[in-house]
Amino acid sequence: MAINLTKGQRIDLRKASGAALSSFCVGVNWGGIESRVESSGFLGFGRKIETVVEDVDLDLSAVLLNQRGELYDQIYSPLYRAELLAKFGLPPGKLEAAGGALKHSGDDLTGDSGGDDGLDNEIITVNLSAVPPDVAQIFFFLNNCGQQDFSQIPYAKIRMFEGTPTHVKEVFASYNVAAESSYRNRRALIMGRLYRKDGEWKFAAIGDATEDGFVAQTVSRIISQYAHA
Ligand SMILES: [Ca+2]
Ligand SMILES: [Ca+2]
Repeated sequence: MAINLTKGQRIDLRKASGAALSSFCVGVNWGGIESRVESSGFLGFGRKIETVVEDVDLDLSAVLLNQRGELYDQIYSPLYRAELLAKFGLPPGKLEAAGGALKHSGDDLTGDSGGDDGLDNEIITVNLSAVPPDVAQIFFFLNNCGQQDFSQIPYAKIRMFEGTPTHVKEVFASYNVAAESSYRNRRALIMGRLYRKDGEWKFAAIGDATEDGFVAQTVSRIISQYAHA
């Protein structure tokens, strides 16, 4: 049975049998912006309609915080400019964190072209049982690297689920940031957090959209406003 969490809802990451979950994934499936352009040939001959696709570069990232709410580790695109990250006190991007307990599938720069393929363009997998004890919370968030806001993208579907990229077992929370009018003019989304309580992992849906134009702004926001909430 799928649970579709709304903002602020929290759940235990346990199976019906009582066993703790170990595989948690966050995936984002989105498409480029397609528009139909008419080109007219000489004297109207050779007139044709073409589909032009504008790339959309969404970036899925995560930060791992310790018990004091300080940055422990992070996953974000290695394509971000290191000197710009350094101005915010952040290290260069990478696709693994916490000794491989978290892995990112890689930075997709375009989105689907030719319609929704139903597959996640970027995905972060978490092996909960391998996350070091010093990690108290893991936040997942999305940034848009391009000039568009979320409402201009044809679809951008986020799923947070138990399972693997090829086998989705149970979806805990999902958002479609392209379709929801409250995400108009917004370019970043703080999606949810995993946190430890009494030695067990729990998940809370957040779903807060912001105007952050760069990943470092979202990281600072999480540490200053969400880490102790
Ligand atoms: Ca991307
Ligand atoms: Ca896709």
